[in-house]
Amino acid sequence: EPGEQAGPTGHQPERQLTDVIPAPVEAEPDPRADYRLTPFTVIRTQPGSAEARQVGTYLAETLRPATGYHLPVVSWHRPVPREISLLLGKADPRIGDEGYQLDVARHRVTIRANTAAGLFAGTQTLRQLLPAEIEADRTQRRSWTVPGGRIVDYPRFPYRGAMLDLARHFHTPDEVKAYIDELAQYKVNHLHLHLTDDQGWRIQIDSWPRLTTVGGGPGTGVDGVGGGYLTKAEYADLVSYAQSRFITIVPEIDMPGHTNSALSTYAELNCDGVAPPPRTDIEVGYSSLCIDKELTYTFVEDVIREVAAMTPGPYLHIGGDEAHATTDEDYQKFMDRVLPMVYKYGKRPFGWNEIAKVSPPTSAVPQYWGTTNTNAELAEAAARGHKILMSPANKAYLDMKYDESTPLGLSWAGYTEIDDAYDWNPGNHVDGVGEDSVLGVEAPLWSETLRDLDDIEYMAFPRLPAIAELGWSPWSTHDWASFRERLAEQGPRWELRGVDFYRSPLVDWK
Ligand code: TNX
Repeated sequence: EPGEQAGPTGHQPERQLTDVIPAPVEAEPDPRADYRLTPFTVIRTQPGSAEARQVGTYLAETLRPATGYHLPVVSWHRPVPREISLLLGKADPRIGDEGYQLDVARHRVTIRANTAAGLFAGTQTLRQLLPAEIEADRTQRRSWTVPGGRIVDYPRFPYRGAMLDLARHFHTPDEVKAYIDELAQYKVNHLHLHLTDDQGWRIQIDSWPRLTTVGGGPGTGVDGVGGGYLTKAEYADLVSYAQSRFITIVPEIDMPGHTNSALSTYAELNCDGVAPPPRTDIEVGYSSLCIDKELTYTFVEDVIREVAAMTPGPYLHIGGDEAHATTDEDYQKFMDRVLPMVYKYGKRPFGWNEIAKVSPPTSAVPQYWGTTNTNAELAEAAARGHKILMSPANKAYLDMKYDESTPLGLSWAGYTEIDDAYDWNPGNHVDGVGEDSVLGVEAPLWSETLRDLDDIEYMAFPRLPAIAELGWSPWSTHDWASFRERLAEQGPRWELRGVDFYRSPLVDWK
C-alpha cells in the first residue's frame, strides 16, 4: 500500500512527544507506537457534534497543503482504519474544560476532550508533533510520522492572553486574523484589543459617529500614519474568526486618561468646551475626560452599551492607566460611576492595575503592568479576593526591545531577551499575589513603533510562546534548557508560514 512501507530503520519520527510549546503536563512516549499519516487517513469527529466537526475541518485544512492528502472529515460512529479521531468524553478526569488526552498508536490517533476547545488544543499539539514541513503551503514529498505515546494536558491558568494596540497604529482585520492564527497554535485563548487612545479611536460607535470618521480617520495614529478603524461588521467578523480558534475577544476602551482622540473630536466633552488639537506623538498622561460634567457619563454609557452589545465574551476592559491628568479624588469619582455601567451591560470589568486603588467590586480584574515584585495595592486586592491578570512590563511586554540594537520597540521597562520573557513565575511574581489569585497571563503589544504585520511578528516571536507557556504549562515543567530547544524547532515553522521573528542569539535556531 502506498504510504505503508515503514521499515525497521525507515521512518523514525523527527519529533519527540515532548517537543511541544506550551510543554504538556504529562507525556509518556511509546516508541513502538509511531503513527504515519497516509493518503488514506480519515479524520473522524464525534457523531452529532457540529463543533467537533469544525475542529476536524480546521485540522484537515491545516494538514492538506503540505501532505497533498484528501483527509476527508467524517462523523461516523464506527472507527475507520488509520483514522485521526476527535471524540468528546471518556478522557482522563484531570483535563477539565480546556484540556485533552492525545493517544498516538500505530494505526490511529485519538484526541479526547470534554469540550470542542479541548479538542482544538489537542489538534494544535498534534500539528507540532508533525515535522516542520507540515507548515508548507504546497505538497512536500516526504513521510509524515507522529511519535507514539500518550499526552494528558490541561492549562495552569484559565486566561492566556495577548493584546494588540490598534490605537497608536491601526492594524487591519486581516493582520489581526493572521495574529490570531499564530496565537491559537500556542493555546492562547484571549485577545485583548486596545481600541482607543490619545492618538486614535478604532471602533465604530453609532451614537458618537465622528469618533471613528474623525478620531480614527486619515492622519490619526503615531506620526499621523496610523489611521483606520473597525466598523461594527468588521469587529463582529473578528469576534467570530477568533471564536473559530477558541479565542475570546476582550475589547478595551481606555479612560479617563488616554482619551485625547475623543476629546479632540467632540469639543463638548471638555470641561471648557474647547477641543484640544489631535495628537500624533507618544506622550502619555496628559488627557482626561471631564469628571464633573454629566455629558461625560452619557458618553461613557453610550460607548459601554454599544461595545458590550457587540461583544459576546464576558469581559470589558476600561483601561484606567496613567491617569496623571486626573486627581485621585476625581479618579475615584469616575470609577464609582463607570464600574457599575460595565455590570449593567452584563460584563465583568478589567482595568490596568491602577483600578485596584478605588476598591472596585472583587469580580473586577486588575491587570498588573508594573516592573517590581511588590505592589501594596495589588496585594491588598488579592487579599480582598480579586483575581489578577499578570503582564509585568519588564517580562511580558512584547513591545520592549530585545537589546539595544533592536530597530523597533521601546525600552522604558528595560530590554527583554527571550530568557527574560521566559524566566518568571506568574504564581509568585508579586508579593502577596499567589497562584490562586492569578487569573492568568497576558502579553501586551503596544504599537507606537509598529506599523505592519512584519513589525508585530518580529516583536511577538519568539517571546509570545514564552508567555503562552507560562500561562498553560505547570511550573513543574518550567525549564529554560528544554524551552530553548523546543523554541529552536519553531523557527522553520515560522519561516514556512512567512512569520517574521527575532533570531535571538540565545537559541540555536534550526
Ligand atoms: C505604558 S502599559 C502604557 C501604554 C504605552 C506603553 C508602551 C500601560 C497600561 N500604559 O500607554 O503604550 O507603556 O510600552
